[in-house]
Amino acid sequence: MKLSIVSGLKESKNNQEKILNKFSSLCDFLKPLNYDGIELSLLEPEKIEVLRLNEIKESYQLEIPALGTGGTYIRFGYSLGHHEEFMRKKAIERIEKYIEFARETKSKVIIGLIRGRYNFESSAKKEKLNIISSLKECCRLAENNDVILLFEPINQFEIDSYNTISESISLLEEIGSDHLKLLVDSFHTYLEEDPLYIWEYMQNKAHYVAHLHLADDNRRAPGTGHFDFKSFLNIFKNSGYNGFASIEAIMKPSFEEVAKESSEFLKMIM
Ligand code: LER
Ligand code: MN
Repeated sequence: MKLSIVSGLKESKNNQEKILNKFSSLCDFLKPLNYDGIELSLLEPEKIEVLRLNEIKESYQLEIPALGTGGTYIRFGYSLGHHEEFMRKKAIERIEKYIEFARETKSKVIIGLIRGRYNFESSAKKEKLNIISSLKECCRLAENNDVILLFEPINQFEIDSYNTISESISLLEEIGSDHLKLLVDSFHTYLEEDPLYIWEYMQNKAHYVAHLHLADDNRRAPGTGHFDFKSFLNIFKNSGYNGFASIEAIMKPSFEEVAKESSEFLKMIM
């Protein structure tokens, strides 16, 4: 299993040199800490000179395993379930930009918060149908560019749809695209799943999973709370999973300390 950590590049605010310098210094810091990659949480991927970014990434022999897309909903309000057609189409257009970028960086694209929250002017049923039809459109774009989409179950306090792993797997089966896989986040697993059944269930469904997010039950660095990371990671390890586990935690006291402590903790338990 490979290790990565989530970071942004502030590409909407910074000029090109600043963006690329930020990426270089991340690589420089993370490589000696045994990281294999950096997951990028982006807002406007098209603002980044992707060929230059690739050169840096390759010079460090690091990967960009996945691109986070949640900022599209948080900052612009565009979502896959949006009841206004204009806003829904905008979300799909934005996903296309991520897919084009991901094709160049050999990354996967996350479908998480971009599903959006249900709007009181609309109905849950309608927005869910919108999510499904938007996702089908995104799958076609992903297939045409040979990029994998990662569908992430997210806890009910952050989003209204597809909070659990089993609901999400049913959706994956309904859509039936070999370019649509599952992202399992330990924090959402802790909040949403029944601890009596989840371990065995995940073991049987591990073949759907193409990416992992790691945060402890307090959403801080793995090892600072009570989540059983050894059992969680062993499920995937024993099923032959050779993808990434990405640290996606509250970066306190600092990104540097979270990166360092997470890597040390995971090395100790694995
Ligand atoms: C949000 O809670 C989360 O886990 C992100 O990965 C969603 O894109
Ligand atoms: Mn996550």
